[in-house]
Parts: sequence; structure tokens; C-alpha cells
Amino acid sequence: MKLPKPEPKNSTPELRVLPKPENADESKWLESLESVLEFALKSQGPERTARFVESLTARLRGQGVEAPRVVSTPYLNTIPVEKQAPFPGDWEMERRTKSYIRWNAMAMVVNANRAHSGLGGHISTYASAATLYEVAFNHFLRARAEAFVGDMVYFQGHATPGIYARAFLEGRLEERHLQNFRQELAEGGGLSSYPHPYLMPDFWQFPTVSMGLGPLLSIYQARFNRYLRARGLAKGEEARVWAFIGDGETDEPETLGSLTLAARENLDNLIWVINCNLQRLDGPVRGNGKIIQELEAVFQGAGWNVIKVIWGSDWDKLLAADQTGLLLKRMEEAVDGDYQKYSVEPGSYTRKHFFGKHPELLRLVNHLTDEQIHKLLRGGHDSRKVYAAYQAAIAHTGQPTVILAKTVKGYGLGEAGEGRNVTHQQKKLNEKELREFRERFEIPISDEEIAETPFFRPPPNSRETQYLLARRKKLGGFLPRRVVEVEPIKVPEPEFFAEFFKGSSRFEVSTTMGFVRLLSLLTRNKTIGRRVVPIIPDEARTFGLDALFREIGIYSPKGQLYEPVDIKSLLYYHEAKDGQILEEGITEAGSMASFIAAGTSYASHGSHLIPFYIYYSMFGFQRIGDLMWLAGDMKARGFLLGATAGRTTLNGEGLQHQDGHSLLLSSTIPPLLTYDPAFTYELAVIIAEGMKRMYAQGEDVFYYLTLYNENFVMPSMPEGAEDGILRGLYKFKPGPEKQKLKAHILGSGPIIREALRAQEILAEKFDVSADVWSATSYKLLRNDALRAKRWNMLHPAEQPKNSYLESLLEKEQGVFVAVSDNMKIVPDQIAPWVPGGLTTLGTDGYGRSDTREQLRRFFEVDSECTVIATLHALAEKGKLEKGIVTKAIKELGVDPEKAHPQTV
Ligand SMILES: Cc1ncc(C[n+]2csc(CCOP(=O)(O)OP(=O)(O)O)c2C)c(N)n1
Ligand SMILES: [Mg+2]
Repeated sequence: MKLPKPEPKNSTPELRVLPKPENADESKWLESLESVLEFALKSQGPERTARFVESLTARLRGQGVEAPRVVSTPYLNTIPVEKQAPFPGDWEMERRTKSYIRWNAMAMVVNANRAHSGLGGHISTYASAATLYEVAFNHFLRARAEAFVGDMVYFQGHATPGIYARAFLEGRLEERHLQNFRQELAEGGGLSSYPHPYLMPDFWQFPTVSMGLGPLLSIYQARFNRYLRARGLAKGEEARVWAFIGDGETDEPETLGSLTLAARENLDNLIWVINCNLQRLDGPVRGNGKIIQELEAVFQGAGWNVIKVIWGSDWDKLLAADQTGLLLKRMEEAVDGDYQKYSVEPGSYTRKHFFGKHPELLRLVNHLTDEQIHKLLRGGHDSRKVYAAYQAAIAHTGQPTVILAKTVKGYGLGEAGEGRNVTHQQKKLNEKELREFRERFEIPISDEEIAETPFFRPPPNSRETQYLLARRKKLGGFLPRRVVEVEPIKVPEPEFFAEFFKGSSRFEVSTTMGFVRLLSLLTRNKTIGRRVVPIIPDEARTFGLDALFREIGIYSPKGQLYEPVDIKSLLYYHEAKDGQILEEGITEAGSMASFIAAGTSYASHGSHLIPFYIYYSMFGFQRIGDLMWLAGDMKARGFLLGATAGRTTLNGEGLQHQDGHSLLLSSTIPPLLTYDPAFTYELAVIIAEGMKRMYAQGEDVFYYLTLYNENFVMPSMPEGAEDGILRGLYKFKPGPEKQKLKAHILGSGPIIREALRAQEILAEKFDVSADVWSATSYKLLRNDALRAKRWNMLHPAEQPKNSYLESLLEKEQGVFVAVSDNMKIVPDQIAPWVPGGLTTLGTDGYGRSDTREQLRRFFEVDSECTVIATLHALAEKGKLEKGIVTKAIKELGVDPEKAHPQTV
């Protein structure tokens, strides 16, 4: 018995992929299998039938047969026509508004570059994605409302002109805004090149343009939304997270690197739309293969629900009419490079090279003109197909969904760039090209005006505008929109931190241990404890944070399905559905994405969370600096803690682990306050102030603090030190009085102890009184000094302002030496403002594994080298004989010919 020939309108083309029987035996087998299939489908339904087939294959494998594992399906739409949800919109209205948006998006870029060549901008990305966005805007993306935080949408950075163009049609932006695209410093302001909340804080929510970061963030955002719900910190209708991504962008490891997390945690609140226009910047994404098939396999393997939207409705008829299976064969054979070619060449080319391979296929398109063949739509340009895919995505449960939509890059640009390799960079259209664009999309602009590329917006009472607005009203309002409506929180008073101000009496502790103690106190605090989000990339034991496992639990949406091996211990590995810790595993990028989601929840969820992300300082800025840069753009608030800092303090781990430059890298991030505390009381003062500034006063800053693992007795806080700690420098221990010479040693982190020992040696052996200062932040000192200098430059006739640093040091006598466990350039940041200049010691060069003592001598940051540097600085000023320095070098046992750690 044969399967009945499918009805054209109910075609399920996959069934026609069955291999042709090669002999009579095979024919019989196939027939009987087909009848089993048909019977099973009818009586048991598709799911059971599929399981039946799977179990047969499993049996084959059980007998050692290499049965193929299916990771991708035929090169066809995933949703068969009969399962396609009907399109509920007014197709004509949506087509028209989309055309106007297309025009304005193009005009923004063309106008900006006509006025100022070199401003840049992109036309072809949005041109290919317009339908993907418009169907979403008209039917799916729900805006923030009274009791709903709104869907969270990651717009592809290069499609930004289209998003502005829509906001213009909606009346949210005016012509002058569009005219100032990429001219943010123009009078009245302008529109930022890409989504940047820092630059357009009422509009953009999520920065995306550094490729790969948007997709990664979207996964962790969806996961964080679940975390908040599980902990009872978010309620009401659940938001969906949508991410619009380029196919070229999937080459970024960040894009695909965390897919399994989304599947493992059943994030069905997450939908990705990958615009498979088959091109990136230089050329095809996979000219010799098929990006859609490759991605399908990857996502399927990672456990996602995959929906392919490859062919537009026109193809349904052709597929249904083809009884030979040859059409699918050709679809499978042609590589992406061919498909790109078909989009560039006229229909006659496709007729000859695609259909022309088989006479049966040529007959199939006999009734179509070349023009019609050229216009056979790809799935991503067909609103009906896109709608059906989105509808299926939101209805799907238990898995995240990815939609792989095939489009043409530069769609509608014709000769000006449709499908061309240069299209990504196209920024200018000549008059002929503008006319063609206008005709193709029926834009009501006259011949006289066309050369000026005016923007077009239908009047407010037009059917088009009314339709557009009604759709958005139905979905709760406009989007994207960033709203900050958050109650400040009451942060702990200074008394809360009192134990840190007293020092550690006789106990030797590190600043890391101090931090762990502080964090556990904070999590127990009645007012803010629940808001604390500890984030750890598999290093809790390294830092001593494992004590928190049991106490507050590790978040896991599945709870704990097994009995942990250490259940009998006090600090067992405790996973819980409402766990508070985000134990991310070995992913600094993922951890940072969680930090960003938590640190921006004041905006995205209207409620403050306080993330503390603690990690190996070496694997922070250096590894994932782009995410830290983005955190500032997104106005994230929270604490980054670079633990095991210090090139000599983390002694055994060697070259790859020993950090001496994270403070330098952190200096590059504008809203990041950077500290290098030496003592636990400093840590407490900084964190207390940070909480006040970020969560009580609502400042858009975040904090980076280094933590060290050197244990020593923590001193108590000197009277009145708070202000200096926060500003970056204060006198910790003055040198003895009545000595011949004067010096100042600036120390930070545990290296301050070398400064303190140097202070003793200098006093005992060289008659030098050295004051020891604790330098908590060179970055802040420098920025404050730069501010004062700039003001003085611009106000030459007025009384000059003094920076904090200058005021602090102006009355001090003697020489200044700085020593830290970082590169010399970290303290050198303040050198121009230090009276008489600054001599700096630091740990430039690759690290080595050895003891701290050996390393500190190697890098010349130990007390002996600090003494030598101080004496040399005094000698340079003529306060001391140079011979004394030579004598000191000998006496202190420093080899003047020792190796230099820096190589070039
Ligand atoms: C991390 C990073 N690297 C490089 C770029 C530069 N860049 C911008 S767009 C682009 C090509 C984008 O191709 P695709 O992702 O396919 O998007 P399409 O424009 O085709 O939709 C590149 C390389 C970037 N923005 N970010
Ligand atoms: Mg692309």
C-alpha cells in the first residue's frame, strides 16, 4: 500500500524524501514500512509514531549498526503549511508601513553620509530584517505596563536605523532626530549609532553591537528572570526575552557558547531570531555550505526548539506540485554561495542554473516569468511565514526556541546592494537607485524631492498610522523603552561594619577572608540580605565562599535531584530551587552576563539587586573586558571583586594567573570606581559607600575591588581615614620624628607591608623618616586631578582649583615612592601631581611561580628594594651621597646585576 499523494494545500514535503527503492525486495520493504507508518500515524498520532521509529533505530544501534543520528532536517520550513497559524494582521497596512520604515531607515543613513561623509551607518542589515522586526512589533513584542515589566528585546546593533525609523512613524521621534543620526553632539542632540543605554537612557535597554554579547546576555537575562521568580522577587505575567541576531554573528564563541544552559534550564521564555541573510561584512557566511543547516544541527544538539523559515509561500505551491522530489534535491544541493547568486542575478539565471538542472523542474516553473522567479520570496521576507514561526515559538514550552529565517541582505536595494558582497558597507544611493527603491516600495515622494531623500511619515490620522498605533496599543505601548522606576533601598548604617573597623586583633586574615565575612553578614541582613546576589565561576572554594552553599543555597531550577556526596558535612553542596548563589561553573563571560542582568534589574525589573561577582582577577578584564565595558554602557550597578590579585601575592600559579594589570584595565572603563584596598576596614568603607551611592542615591556607577590572599593581622582604622580611603589616598602611619631626611612611601594591597618594613629599615639604618600612605585608588586620584587641571585651563583668570591629591601633598616635604603588586604604570597615573615627582616600583613583566619572597625580590617590590628606591630618590635630589645607595644595595643583599623582569 502506498501513502496517498499529498493534497497540494496539505503538503508535507518531508514524506517525499524517502529513498527510491533500488530493487524489488527494497520496494516491498518500503511498501510495508509505509503502510505501518500510515497506520501508526492515523491510530497513534505523530508523537508516538516518531517514538516508534526512534526505538527501531535504537534497536539497530544496539546491534552495532551505525545508524545515522539526525541533527538536521531537510532544507525546508519546519512548520508545514497545514500547521501554519493564519496571519491575523491587515497585510496591506503592514506592508505599507514596513515600506515607509524601510525608506526612512535608508534615508537616515544616506542623509547623514551626504552631509558628512564618513559618519557611517548600515542600510542592508535592516533591509534584510524588516519583516522579522515588523511582524514582531505588530504582533508579539509586549511593552512594559502597570504590572508587567515588558518583553526584553535585544535588537541587532546594525539594524538600529530601522528601529529609529519605526519610532519616527510612531511619533516617538521627530525628523530632527533622524536628521541627526550619528551626530550626537549636534545641537539638540542626535541618535546614537547603535543601542547604547548610556547615550539614550530612555530608549535603549540592551547594548548589542559588539557581536556575540547580545546573544549571550539574552540567555542569562532569561535565566535571571527565572531566578527572580524562583526567589519570589518578581511576579506577574512573565516577560519573554527576544534576541535578534546576525548569521555572521553566530561565529562569535559568545553567541553559541552558552546554548546548553538555556536548554538545561528549560528557558522557554527565550526566543532567538537569527537573520540568515547568508552574508556577513566581507562576503558569504558559509558560501560552500548552508549556515541554516549548520545552525540547526548546533541548536538541535544543544536541546533547543528549532524553527526554520526558509521558503516563502510562493514555494509551497511549487513543492506541492513537484512529485519527483527533485525540487528538494536541488534545494539541498545548492550551497549558500549559489543562493546569494540567485538573489543578485535575474530570474533567467535561476531558471537556468537552479531549475534547469532537471527538465521536470523546468516544467514546474514554466508558468512563471523570469521576473516572478526572481521574486520568489524567501521565508524571512514573508510575513505569513514569520508570523507562524513566532506564534509557534511563543506556544512552545520546555525549551528555548531559535528561528532560523532565510533572507536576502540588502533586500530591495537592487543594483545598489541587494545580495552584493559590498552591501554591508553601502551608505550612499544615487538618484537612479533612490527612484528604484521608491518605486519598488511605493513611497509617495515626488521626482522633484527624491534627490534630497526626504523622510516620509503618513499623517497621524491616516489609516497606516492608526493601524500602527493600534497594534502597539494592543501590545501595551512603545518599545524599546528604558524606564527607571525603583525605590531606593535602605543600606546598612556604618555600625553594621563596626567589626571591620576594629581590626582582626591577633588573627591573621586576608582581604579575601574579610570580604567573605562581610558578604555573609550582608546576606543575613534583614533589609538587604535577599537582594544580594553572589556570583561565582567555580571558585567558591578557592576564595572560602563555600560556607555560603549550605546557608543560602545554589540556585538550580530543578532543586537537588541527588544526594550530595558531602551531605554529612556542615557545608555541603546545596542546590535549591530558591537558592541565592549563582554558581555559574567555569564561564567568566556567563558570570559577567549574570552580573549585568542583576546589576540592571533596577531598570529591567524595577527592583534593586546587589550583585557581588568574585573571580580570579586575571580572568576578568583581560578575558571578558568587553562585557565589563558593556556593563558601564548598560548602567549596571554592583561589585566586581578581582580576587587572588597581585603578581607576587598569588605566588605559585605563575605566568597565566598572576595579575598585575587588572587595575590598569579597569581604569579604562568610565563609570567604574576602582580600588586596591590593603586592609579589611578599607574594604568595608568602600563597600558601604558603594551601596549607598548605587542603591540609596541611585548613581549609575559600579565598583571594582581587588582582593588578596595574603594573611596578616588587620590593623584598626585610623581616626578619620574614611574620606581618604574613598578618595584614593590617606596617611596610614607617619614615620618617626626627628630624623634627618624625609620620605613618603605609597603602598597598596598587601605590598603596603613591604612599605611598612621599609619604613622601619629607613629609620633604623639610614636616618630617614618615611610616612607610609595607603593608596586605595590611583584611578580616582588621577581623574580628580585631571578635572581640576582642565578647569584651571579653561578658567585661566580665576583662582586655580586644587585637586584632592595636590591639597593632600602640598605641605609634605621629602621624596615620594610608590610600591604595589601591579605594573608601575598604575601608580604612575598620579606622577604629574606629586611634588618633586614619583619613583615607582611595580611588577611589570610576566609572572613566575615561586615563593612570595623570591617573587618580590625578582620584581623589586620588596622592602629592601623599596628602601633602595627611597634612598636613590633622595640622592637624586642631592639630599644624600650616592655612595650610601651603593652601600645600601650591598648591605641589603640586592644583586645590582640581577635579571630584569621586563622583556622589551
Ligand atoms: C565583536 C565585533 N566584531 C566585529 C564587528 C564588526 N561588524 C559589524 S557588522 C559585521 C558583519 C555582520 O554580519 P551578520 O552578523 O551576518 O549581520 P548582518 O548585517 O548580515 O545581518 C561585522 C564584522 C562588531 N560589530 N563586533
Ligand atoms: Mg548576515
